[in-house]
Amino acid sequence: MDVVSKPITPFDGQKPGTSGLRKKTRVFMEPGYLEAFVQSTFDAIGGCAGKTFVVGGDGRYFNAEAIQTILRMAAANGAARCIVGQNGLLSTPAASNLIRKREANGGLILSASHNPGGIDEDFGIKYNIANGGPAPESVTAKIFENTKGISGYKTLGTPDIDLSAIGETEVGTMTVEVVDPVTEYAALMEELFDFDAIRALLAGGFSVKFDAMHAVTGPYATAILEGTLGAPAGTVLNGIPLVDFGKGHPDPNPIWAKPLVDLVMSEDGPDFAAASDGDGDRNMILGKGIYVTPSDSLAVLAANAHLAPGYARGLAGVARSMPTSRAADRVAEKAGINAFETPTGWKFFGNLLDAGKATLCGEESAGTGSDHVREKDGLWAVLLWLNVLASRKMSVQDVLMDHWRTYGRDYYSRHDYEAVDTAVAEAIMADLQSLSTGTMPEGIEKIDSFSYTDPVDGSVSENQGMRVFFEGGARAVMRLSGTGTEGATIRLYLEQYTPPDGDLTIDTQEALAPLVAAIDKLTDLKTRTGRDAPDVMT
Ligand code: VG1
Ligand code: CO
Repeated sequence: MDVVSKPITPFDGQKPGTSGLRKKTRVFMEPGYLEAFVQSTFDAIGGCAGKTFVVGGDGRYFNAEAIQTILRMAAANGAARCIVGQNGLLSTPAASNLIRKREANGGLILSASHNPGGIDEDFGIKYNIANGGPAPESVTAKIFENTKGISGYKTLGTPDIDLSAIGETEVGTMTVEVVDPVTEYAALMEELFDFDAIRALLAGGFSVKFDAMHAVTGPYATAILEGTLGAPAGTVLNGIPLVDFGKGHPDPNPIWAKPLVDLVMSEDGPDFAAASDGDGDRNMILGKGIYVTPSDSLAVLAANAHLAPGYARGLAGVARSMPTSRAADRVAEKAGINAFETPTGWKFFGNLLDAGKATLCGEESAGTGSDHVREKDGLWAVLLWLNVLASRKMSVQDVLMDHWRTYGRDYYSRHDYEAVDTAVAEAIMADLQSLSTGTMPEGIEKIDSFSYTDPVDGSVSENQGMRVFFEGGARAVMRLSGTGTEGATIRLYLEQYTPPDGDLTIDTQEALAPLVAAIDKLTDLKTRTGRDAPDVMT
């Protein structure tokens, strides 16, 4: 085997964000760009010698080429084995599961998640560690350091490897094992949920639609929902993964999955509908005539998870990212279990899950998951909801109403201002930061910058978003996105609590309008960004 060492000069800006390195696809296609990041990653983990990695992605444009590059580099760097999804496909949760099941040393996941795909859209890569979860900041910081001083990478001069057939091939001294992307994941789901109960629910005429948004969950949802669980053909919409996701944003929210939302809001819509994102780790839950906010979904699942066999033992705790509403905390408090508040990004949940401190985790950005893997998991959330509905024999709307009548309702919405001039966005954040000291403006109790100390390893993550606490309990959070590829995205998260005996059926945007006005007064957001409305409201 001839290992080739190629010289290279560093690229600027290879700093992993909330979830790996995300850039325009054409940037990743620049000669040496991907190689520089991958070699920096291998060097950051002490090399590849004798190691096993899981490699796969969401099938977007450049996925197939990038996987070939990574396999050649892993072999040249001395890896023993790479386990790859057939045709290079693996959803993020399925990759996490494979890393754990096969006791791999880590994994490389190729995805820009909910961002659109195509030569003029986005691409991404992230490294996951042996627990199956995203590399923690200590590792991503090392990778970034390496990218600044990299001078070369190792590869092989071998031709492309055929990833279309299941089985093993040798590449130099490394074995490439091509596996079915769905099998192991589907088996895990069957362990966790009462498939008989869900099957009976579906057989009884309860109708479901799942929108895979032309992304990676198509094959998983088709096999599990239409295959094992017997839902009628056509339950899964847009089920064939396309390199450009049919030119849409594979982002399961009311804006980008509007056709599905329109369907459940219509007279003859299904009883339950859901969608997932590009790499299969996000979920949107809908019931006939109703959208469940991700924050409420986490709270409802926390209150009902024990109805599924995999969680019958009860939960050790619930963790949520800071901008996620406090609805889950109310469930934890009543149940007398741990509640954690972490910075945005799944990597912060890993330690809590590993230490057995939390069982369920969630983010307002449509991410929900548990200790079954170390990533958020879109289809898992869908199946848990179906298990709960099968067990409680109630509609989504009734489950939600019952939840609010018990715990109260946290009216919640996120407003995104996308592709804002970076300097403007940073100035807005800086001004909010300076308001945090000194006398508070009228109606505001406290403004602070969120900082997190990991209760397991003591690591500290600062500047994780500005929080504004209003008198009377409302909260607004503002932070800049760490996954965008164009300018800055300002995320404004708004929440207002109403107790069980209050008005639980106000329109969300109406309920939050006073809060929006108060934040605009505080930050002058609309004038400074030059926008009269957010680009996305979830
Ligand atoms: C966004 C979400 C965050 C999520 C991250 C990755 O990050 O807010 O909650 O963990 O995307 O999700 P940011 O920094 O843009 O706000 V995914 O589905 O891209 O893996
Ligand atoms: Co995703």
